[in-house]
Amino acid sequence: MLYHLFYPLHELFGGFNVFRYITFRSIGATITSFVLVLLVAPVFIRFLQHLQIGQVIRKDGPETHFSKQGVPTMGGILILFAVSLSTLLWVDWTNYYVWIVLAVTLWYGAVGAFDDYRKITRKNSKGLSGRGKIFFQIAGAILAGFFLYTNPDFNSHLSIPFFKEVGPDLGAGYLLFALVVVVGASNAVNLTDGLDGLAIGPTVITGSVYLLFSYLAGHAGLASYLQIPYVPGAGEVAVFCGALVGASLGFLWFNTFPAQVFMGDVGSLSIGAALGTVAIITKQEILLVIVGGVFVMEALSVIVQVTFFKCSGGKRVFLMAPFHHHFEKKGWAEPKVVVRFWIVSIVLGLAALATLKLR
Ligand code: 57M
Repeated sequence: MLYHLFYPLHELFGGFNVFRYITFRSIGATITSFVLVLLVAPVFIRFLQHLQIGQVIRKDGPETHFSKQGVPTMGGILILFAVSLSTLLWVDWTNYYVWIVLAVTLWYGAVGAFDDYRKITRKNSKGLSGRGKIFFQIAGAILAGFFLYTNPDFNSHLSIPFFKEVGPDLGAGYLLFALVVVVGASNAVNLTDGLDGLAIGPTVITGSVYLLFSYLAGHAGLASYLQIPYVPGAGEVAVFCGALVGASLGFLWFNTFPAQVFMGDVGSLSIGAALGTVAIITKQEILLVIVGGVFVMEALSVIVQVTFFKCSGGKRVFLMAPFHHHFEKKGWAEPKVVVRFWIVSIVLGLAALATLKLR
């Protein structure tokens, strides 16, 4: 909105030219959403407490979590509010990709909110049925994949990190691939969100890496120089990523140990879907496995644990899955597990950046 309001005035005053720059608007979006969350969160947390929107804790989990009973949840609403408002303020409204990523994010947010609401009203940790949840997730991902795939500027080639010459064309199979990326990312973030600050830290890092990749993918010269796919219009998605990073940093302020609020499924499902969609738009889908490695590791730990548990008649690979519970059970303090996972995420973020030159 600010772009449309102020950029046309650059002929009267040259200073307004800055609104043309994606870099300036991405920074603007980051700061705006960060400040928005910081300002609104205290009121919002009190409001959640007033409505008694508190977490119901599972009885079969680590004992250290029992004291978290009643911590306000559904803080993801605040993240979605800040991301949407800040994006709409700073982005070029005529950009196709931004509307798609915003729509997918809000769709998954709605699915998560419904799930959270049912858990709270029923006062147990079972929300929307697994099938119901996956149905709405798949529907959202198919719609997103369809709108991206039918865009004439979009191609169905894959970009493989470290191998610039390899770029298989998936054709219509790209739709199925996009579905796996978005639904997979959404559920992986959801599984990771089990300790204070654990999911939102890697979100900041993944969002920042994709902010850079969106900018580069949308810049013909830089994309060609770095030999990454050029996606006309993808640069504007950097503004969305900025808004996501800012809102996540703001949320971390309140979600860090000991958390004053949890994001709920409304936050975790939507953040994962947002990251998956950005990865598709920028044609850096495989890169998400590297930069979002913490999410991938958490999801894999669940797959391994559940498969082994079923096949072995009740034996376990980890003391408890997802992976973060394993370390808690080993006696690591919660902040130690979280900060160590952040460290891994930072290193993976750097590895993702290295793919820009090592190819
Ligand atoms: C939801 N939700 C957290 C909070 C957050 C298949 C199975 C492995 C699925 C998995 C599962 O249900 N995972 C998805 C994880 C919950 O957090 C809420 O949920 C939102 C995210 N969706 O925003 O609203 C709890 O996590 C803790 N938490 C924090 N700080 C935060 O900032 O401490 C969350 C955010 C909160 C709070 O305690 O209540 C969750 O963990 O439930 N299931 C599991 O994760 C369960 N694993 C399991 O059963 N493993 C088995 C195998 C054989 C399946 C095993 O290894 O033996 C564990 N979940 C819990 N306790 N809570 C089991 C133990």
